[in-house]
Amino acid sequence: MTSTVARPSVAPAVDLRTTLAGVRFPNPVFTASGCAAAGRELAQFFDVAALGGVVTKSIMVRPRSGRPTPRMAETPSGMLNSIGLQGPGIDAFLEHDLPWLADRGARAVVSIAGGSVEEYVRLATKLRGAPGLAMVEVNISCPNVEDRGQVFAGDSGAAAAVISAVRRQSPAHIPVFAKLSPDVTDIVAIARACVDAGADGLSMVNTLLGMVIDTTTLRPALAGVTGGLSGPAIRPVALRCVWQVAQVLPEVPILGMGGVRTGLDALQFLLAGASAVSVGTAVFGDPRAPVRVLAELEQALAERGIDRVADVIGLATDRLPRPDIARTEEEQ
Ligand code: RRO
Repeated sequence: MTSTVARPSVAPAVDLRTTLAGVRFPNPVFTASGCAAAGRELAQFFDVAALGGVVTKSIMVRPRSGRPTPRMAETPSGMLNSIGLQGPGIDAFLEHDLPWLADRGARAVVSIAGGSVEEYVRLATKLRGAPGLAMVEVNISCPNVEDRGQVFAGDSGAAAAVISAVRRQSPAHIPVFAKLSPDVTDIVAIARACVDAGADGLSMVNTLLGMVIDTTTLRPALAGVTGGLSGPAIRPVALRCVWQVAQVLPEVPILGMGGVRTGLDALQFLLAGASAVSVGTAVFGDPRAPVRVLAELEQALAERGIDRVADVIGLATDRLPRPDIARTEEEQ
């Protein structure tokens, strides 16, 4: 937390540390992939090392200019994006972006995206031994790709093929997380396939495929026609996905995301079974959102008499006994 974060009225003393697949993080609030490139944009607002981790925009093998504009549209309590994997490519990323994060002491969660298993393998190979790399998030769920067949997270077999290849190529001490799409009939089946293929954890969820039509031009608002829906509008869907998977796979660490805007939103994800949360779309309206969410979460836990973040993870699932701290004051 930086000194400019509003001080809470009750001084919290909460142990915020969390662990994802054996990797320790000082707190459970991360950035979300795609909302702040490699973190540089946010450094003018807060110290990126103050967060649990910085999740970078999905990087591909080659530089890519992305989809034509317009590529963003506002929606009720959310936004639609059609960026199309714009980025500098892995070589420039490794030369400029990852060292920048490492120099600042940030824990980098590098998101990778490819159009084929071979591309993911090349990315994982290039990341071996990269400085400051804490985890790899394998984006198999970008909605803005040329054809739906490239949304590997839509099919258990395709998802497993990518994850097992990346896992094989990555050092044992670097967790490999699979980023899942909510746009599936049975997210538990996809989650299980990824875990069986070697995923050390799951990031849930990517954006939902959506569309806006401009009633003045009478045409789709996005040049790419469809886009990924994010923001508070998707929070109940994202939360449901996390909870469903945590119910069935309680031992699998989850990085939860989807419309987290406040500390209480983050708390919901932890209660649903996430060990950490990513704050994404909220940074467009409030670039300090991740550190504010962290301060609010700490305050919310202190107010509930909870000493450790670790004690709330999965409390709202049926797998864990509910301790006294989960009861309301009236009940006690
Ligand atoms: O770049 C994008 O258009 C994009 C990606 Br990679 C993603 O994973 N999710 C999203 O909503 N947009």
